[in-house]
Amino acid sequence: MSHNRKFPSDFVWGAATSSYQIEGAAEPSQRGLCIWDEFCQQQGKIRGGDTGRVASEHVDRYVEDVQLMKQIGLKAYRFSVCWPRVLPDGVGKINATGLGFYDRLVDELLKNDIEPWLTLYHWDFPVSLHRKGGWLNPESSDWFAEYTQVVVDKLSDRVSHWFTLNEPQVFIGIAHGLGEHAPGTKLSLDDQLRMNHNVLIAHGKSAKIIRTQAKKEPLIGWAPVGVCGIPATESIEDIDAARQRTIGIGDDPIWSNTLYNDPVFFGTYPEQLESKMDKILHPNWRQDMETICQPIDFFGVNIYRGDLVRAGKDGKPDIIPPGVGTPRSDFGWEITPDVLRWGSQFLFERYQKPIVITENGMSNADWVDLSGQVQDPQRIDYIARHLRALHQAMEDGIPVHGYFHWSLLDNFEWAEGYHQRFGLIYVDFVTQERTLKSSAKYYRQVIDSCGESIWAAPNRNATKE
Ligand code: GCO
Repeated sequence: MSHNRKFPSDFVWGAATSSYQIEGAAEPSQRGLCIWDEFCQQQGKIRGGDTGRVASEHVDRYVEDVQLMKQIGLKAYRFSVCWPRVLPDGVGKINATGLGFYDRLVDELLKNDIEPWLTLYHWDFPVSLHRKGGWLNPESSDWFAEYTQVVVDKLSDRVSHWFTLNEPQVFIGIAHGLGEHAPGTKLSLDDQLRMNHNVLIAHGKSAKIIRTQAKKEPLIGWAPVGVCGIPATESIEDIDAARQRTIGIGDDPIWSNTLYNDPVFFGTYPEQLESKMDKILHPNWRQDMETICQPIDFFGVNIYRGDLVRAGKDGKPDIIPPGVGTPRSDFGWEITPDVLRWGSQFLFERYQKPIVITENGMSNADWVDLSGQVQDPQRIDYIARHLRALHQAMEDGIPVHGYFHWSLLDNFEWAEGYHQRFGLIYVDFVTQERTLKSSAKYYRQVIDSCGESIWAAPNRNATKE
């Protein structure tokens, strides 16, 4: 096989984090409470009783963390802003110190030639607004718009890459449906769909504010996650079954891609859901589509794993269960690199927007070894395999503009507490000492070679400086 093995020279090599998972500095003197602060206090909700109160102490250590990003050679860093750090009550009075933190972070990144990619909402919803009904309150989109305006006013002279929301599937489905994430409510499907409608309007209002108010020309995306199918063979039938798995509604609309992306990109709900929406939403809901469907510049795709799919009876997707001994991450998620190829392809085919992989990574049982290093050959192999698959998508003509590894740092993994390590950088949660894992050094080689090094056997020189 001949390989033109480089990625484009302007390909964006990045890593991602989110506010609640890394920041710490959660005292009332520092910021308003978010729903995760409260959820973590509830017995039995978080593995080991962990909380994000201290997390990776990023607010205090951001200068050191930016230096580590520089050592890895990152071109871009995706982070989120904690809403109640900026507006302790969610609306109204601004917390200048909290907003100032992001101001300093952005300056520090730019000083080090790292492009900030800012996500406005990665799940730390203000408690004060939660008391008023949270995303179920039809006013929630105005609250989010007000918050967006504050961040745009402060940072848009330097930030040009924006995401409105991260993974509505999770913060609606897992948080408000299954009740396993904050705030831990178990709403009916109808209420989750009503909530989603408000969330989509919030996205639209926020995107519009960024577009019209940003001081520097913005590039706007959002970052959902959804199920993705991988064809079992390259037969037309299997490919089509995998496509249906990715862009169909399936048994559970909350986990679909289309429930969220069709309104945002097309201004319509998937056909199968229209009559349901007529029943459960207000009579003029179609008029909201104008707000929801704002011009978007790129599609941020969070992809970790996919389902192997073949054409079943009547061409319906038939999911092939993972075989005995299938490789898995520490979390138990199957390692399925081809999902980056097919996920990018199916989502581009449907929405025709440049793809940016905004999250992809794995948790691993990492620790500091006797020589003071953190060896994580599984993660190195994961990165190489997933980037090879992504490169294939690009060779097939899919415009993929960037890749953000999840995550930069070991951090608070939601209901799993500190039990899942996703970082390129190891964090000792007792001393807060950071150690670059071998995968961070490997990723540096990948970035330096513009992707070419992924074609060599990945672990051979992985730990060389
Ligand atoms: C998500 C979130 C991240 C997670 C990561 C690993 O996808 O759930 O965006 O915050 O930490 O995905 O689970």
